[in-house]
Amino acid sequence: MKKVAVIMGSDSDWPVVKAACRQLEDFGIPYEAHILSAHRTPVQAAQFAKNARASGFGVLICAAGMAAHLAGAFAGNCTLPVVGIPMKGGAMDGLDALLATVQMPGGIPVATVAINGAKNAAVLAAQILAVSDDALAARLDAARSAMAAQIAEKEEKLQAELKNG
Ligand code: RP5
Repeated sequence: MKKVAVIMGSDSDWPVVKAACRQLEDFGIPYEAHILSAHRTPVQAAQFAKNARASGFGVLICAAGMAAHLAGAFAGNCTLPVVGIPMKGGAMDGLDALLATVQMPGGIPVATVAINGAKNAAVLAAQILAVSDDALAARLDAARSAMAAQIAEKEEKLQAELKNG
């Protein structure tokens, strides 16, 4: 199976970003996590992106806050799908990172999830890999069924509570 690269701009992003890694582990997807910055280590970040396909990666997840150019810089340096996670924080509390990540020019897309949306970034990466992996697609289906069962259980509890006053 292709690997997922989970890239973050700073170690300060890790407490949120690790939720993406946990989700990838739950799906049995191999991944690597790295700290690389579009601003502080631009050469290394570009090099990683340029080598990513040859290194066995299938999807890149890039998390960054504030002037969040990381996902865009990765997308500009390779043609693998890039999922961007705008990080909460800074003077604008993540709105700056959201716009910096999502507002890409034509031809260089970044599939942007919600502010701090690490879990969904991993689920989207899994869905991309599952296009050509039936076993992974089956694990995604199972996760959806489990989610639906949880909701059904909660609904049952709520109705019981309403009935019993
Ligand atoms: C971004 O700046 C990082 O992704 C992080 O979200 C933010 C702050 O970085 P630190 O100053 O905490 O290293 O590049």
